[in-house]
Amino acid sequence: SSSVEPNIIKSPFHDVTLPTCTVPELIWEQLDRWADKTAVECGINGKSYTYAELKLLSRRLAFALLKSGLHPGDVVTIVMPNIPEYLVAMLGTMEAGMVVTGINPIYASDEILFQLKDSGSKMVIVHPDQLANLLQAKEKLGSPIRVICVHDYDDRHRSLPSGVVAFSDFIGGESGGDDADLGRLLGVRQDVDSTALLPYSSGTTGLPKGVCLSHKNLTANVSQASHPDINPIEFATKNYQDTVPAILPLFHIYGAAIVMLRSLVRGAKLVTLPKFDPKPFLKILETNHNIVLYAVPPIILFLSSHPTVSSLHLERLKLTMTGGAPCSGADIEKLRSRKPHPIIQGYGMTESSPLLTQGSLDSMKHASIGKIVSNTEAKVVDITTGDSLPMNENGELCFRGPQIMKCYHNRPEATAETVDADGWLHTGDVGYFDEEGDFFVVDRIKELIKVKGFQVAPAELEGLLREHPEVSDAAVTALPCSRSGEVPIAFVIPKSTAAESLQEATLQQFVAAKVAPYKQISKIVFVESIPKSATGKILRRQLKEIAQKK
Ligand code: AYL
Repeated sequence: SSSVEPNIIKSPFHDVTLPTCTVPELIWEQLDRWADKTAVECGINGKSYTYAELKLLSRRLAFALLKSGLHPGDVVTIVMPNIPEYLVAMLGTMEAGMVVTGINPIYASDEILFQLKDSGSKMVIVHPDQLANLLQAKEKLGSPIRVICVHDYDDRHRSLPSGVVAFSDFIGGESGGDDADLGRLLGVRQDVDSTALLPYSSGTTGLPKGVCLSHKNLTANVSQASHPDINPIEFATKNYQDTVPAILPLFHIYGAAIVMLRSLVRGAKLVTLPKFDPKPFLKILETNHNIVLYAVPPIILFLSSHPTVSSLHLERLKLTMTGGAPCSGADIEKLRSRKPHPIIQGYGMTESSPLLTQGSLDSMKHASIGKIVSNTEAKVVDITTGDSLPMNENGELCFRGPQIMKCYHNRPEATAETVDADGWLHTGDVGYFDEEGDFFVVDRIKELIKVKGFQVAPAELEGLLREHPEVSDAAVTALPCSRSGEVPIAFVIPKSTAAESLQEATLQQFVAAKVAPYKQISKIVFVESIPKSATGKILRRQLKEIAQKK
């Protein structure tokens, strides 16, 4: 609209010039400064690649992909835990002008199937540990899909099932050409508005959806975080390099964009862990220097309270960030008292590449999600009227900037509900800003449940519950939990024939067999009715209130 809206808050940071290159180009831009430094190292077996090697391997993959019959714009799925090859897979795919979608490696085969289908993926790069689940999903897929298996630790590829190609064989024939060679193969210059990454998020409602993030979205967000107050990672020099533990999964936007991309543009060393495991994690903290730790609240809790964590482990922490879910102020203070160092909080969404606000968690304002990042505006709108509100009043947080997603993959209606005609992203989070421009999140009006920072979509669990022959209807919402932040709780109406016999454990197991462990339903309450609107929509607010009393 042309009329000036009141109560729009601008970022307190200077605007930055936004890159006009692709994600890989941004990463390789300053490569000469740290070509021989380690880009990524496995925190389990020590296997590592220098920046020069990472670029070469990515190039070889890009060439192999382009020559394999795939085309720019095709979707390549990665089903791997965090290992050094994850970076190769991601950057190589993007260099080929293709789209990366990451799947949680602990997903069950039906969850994998959903994302393969929905994304229209043409190829999967998979780790041997996920191969069996992936092949099960492939069987049910119905459309052809090629499978490349990364054998990182041993020679397991020698016995790969027929039709599965070893990663080393796939890129084996490629020597990795130069920029001009790649350009010739791509045919045209890559469009920076094309989708580079397709992470999955349920957004404000419904099932997980592919979030189309362009090269421009992602490079913008890296640059928006380049302000020294925001990006704590120092440029590598001959004698200096920051270490970034890559313990948060790379299939999630926090891992992909903040942990990985922001580190690589500064020449830092990433140390990967396939899953969060206290022992190897503490070893990373003990054996490295200049550590910038990106964490989620359960990791803050671990560092502040776990008996195996000593001051020795915390000594080399330069800075810690928490984000992805609300963090307890008490845990922050405990960590700070054990190791006085800057602790910051980031806030954002998959749909915003992801960073929207960031700030320091000093003791005065330990609940703040900080200030709006560069080149971004915010407003807080009344939940019922949609009018923008002045400071210190609660409403839905909305943001506008170059990091906001292009769209949801194949879902124009969901896109329009989330990003309005004026470009405002409606977050589904409730909060306010204060006189200093610090933002706070106090509640969530969207359906989303956050378990240890991971997304759980109620609609997905409701769908599964309704598949059970003795269930008539079901509604799922969040139950507060001190360890995980939230866990799913279900309200279930049994079929009249099963009213007496249906057991909580039966249904829990029914769901558990089909989903990753963190999505398991912690509690099931049998009810006679579910609060619904006249049009049959579950009244989520009411449900949440009922759950909080359980
Ligand atoms: P998604 N405090 C409270 N809630 C949060 C926070 C936070 N710091 N960060 C994210 N959320 C919730 O797509 C909020 O409800 O992306 C938000 O709408 O998985 C939802 O999580 C988005 O979930 C960082 C570090 C962003 C991490 C992230 C996480 C992005 C998570 C910026 O600096």
